[in-house]
Amino acid sequence: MHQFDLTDDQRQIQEMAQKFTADAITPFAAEWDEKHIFPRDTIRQAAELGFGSIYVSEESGGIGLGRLEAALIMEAMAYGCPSTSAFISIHNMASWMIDRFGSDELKQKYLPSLIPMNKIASYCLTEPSSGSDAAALKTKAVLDGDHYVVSGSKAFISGGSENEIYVCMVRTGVDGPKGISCLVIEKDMPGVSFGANEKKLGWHSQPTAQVNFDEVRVPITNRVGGEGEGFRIAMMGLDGGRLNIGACSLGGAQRCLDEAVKYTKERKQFGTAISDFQNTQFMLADMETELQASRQLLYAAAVKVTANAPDKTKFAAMAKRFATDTGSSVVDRALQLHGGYGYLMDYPIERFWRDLRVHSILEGTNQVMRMIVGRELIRQ
Ligand code: FAD
Ligand code: 2MC
Repeated sequence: MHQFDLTDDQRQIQEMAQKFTADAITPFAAEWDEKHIFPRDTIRQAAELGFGSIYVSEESGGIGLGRLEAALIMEAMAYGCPSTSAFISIHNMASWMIDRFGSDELKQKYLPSLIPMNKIASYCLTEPSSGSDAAALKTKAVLDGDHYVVSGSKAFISGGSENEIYVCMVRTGVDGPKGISCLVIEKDMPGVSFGANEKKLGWHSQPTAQVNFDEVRVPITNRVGGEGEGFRIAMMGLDGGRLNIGACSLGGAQRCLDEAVKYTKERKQFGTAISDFQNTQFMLADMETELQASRQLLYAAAVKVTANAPDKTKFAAMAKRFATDTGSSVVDRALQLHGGYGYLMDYPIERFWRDLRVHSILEGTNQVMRMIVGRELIRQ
């Protein structure tokens, strides 16, 4: 299926991730969703395959692959559970930020436990009063000797309260993007606390919580990159994160398309399989066409992010917008083709419908994605 001129190595990685998904994710995902189970052991098993450090460099102990390989892995795991796949993606994004921009000391301090996912990392940008306008964040970090003293709150943090490591964008200087720095904050540092686990429409296999900082003393050596570089680092992290979220939508939607093909061949109405109706075939044809088109764009964008191409941010934004909107639309049509049964938890479609819905909102809403693309077009 959908090979996009993959190399033999890329195909092997894809097959490994597909096999892992079939064995360790797909059979359990419905229960994780229904009972809100956070599958830490499965996540660690994924890390044993290198999936916790996909684009962390080999020198640092990661598997040092590119963004297309990451997309293939995320897409494959999302075929079983988009929520768990996306959770692992966020850890990859935060770990990469430490590897790419952190000092040797910082890398040695954190990466050995992050790579096997013995410790898991969250990415903390959003605040209660700044979501899309991320550069307006207010969490303050004031220098006091060789520590920053951090106070403020981060909202909607994936892994909040469960994860051990929080890669946080904080204000160390002037208003706007240039006054933002990136700090690694540990769960156990005095002054760190968490809000209640948010009750959500989907993404039930992972917690989401507010993270609060009350005069938390963070060593200056825990800064990722220079002072004032935090916003750029955060945005560069998201270039890759957005590809992965798009890939999670592709994987989830592919699963629902496959389920719809199977179901419509089995289900009979008016004396014939519903797949015999031209309406069904046309719907399936559109789903396949739109999914393939968004996959091609996403893979092309992933190659650009790996290559650090000048238009990589625009492509990552286009691919995230298109893949997540298309993914949700494909799942919605798969649900329709299942009739009333699609609405029941007896079939997996409704879970994918709920899980994919948030992909148009997080890691930058799809309106923000259009803003990034539109601004770039006008700038040219
Ligand atoms: P707002 O920014 O208030 O937007 C509300 C609406 O206004 C949206 O439709 C938006 O597109 C629109 N809008 C805003 N500005 C404009 C504009 N200029 N032009 C047009 N339309 C506009 N954040 C993290 O940092 N780390 C995480 O781990 C994390 N995990 C999340 C997990 C979940 C389940 C959810 C739901 C969110 C998570 N987020 C996380 C936060 C997420 O990134 C934000 O919700 C998102 O960026 C939108 O911000 P907001 O919710 O404040 O919405
Ligand atoms: N790579 C490198 N640098 C970047 C960049 C990128 N992708 N994007 C922006 N920058 C730089 C940019 O070049 C500028 O630097 P300079 O002034 O030196 O030229 C600086 O950062 C500020 O950029 P902008 O002027 O574009 O900043 P602005 O405030 O206008 O808006 C916007 C930026 C709207 C694109 C950004 O705030 C944004 O992405 N908002 C959405 C927030 C978001 O995605 N949140 C996701 C949270 S994580 C999550 O949801 C999870 C589930 C983990």
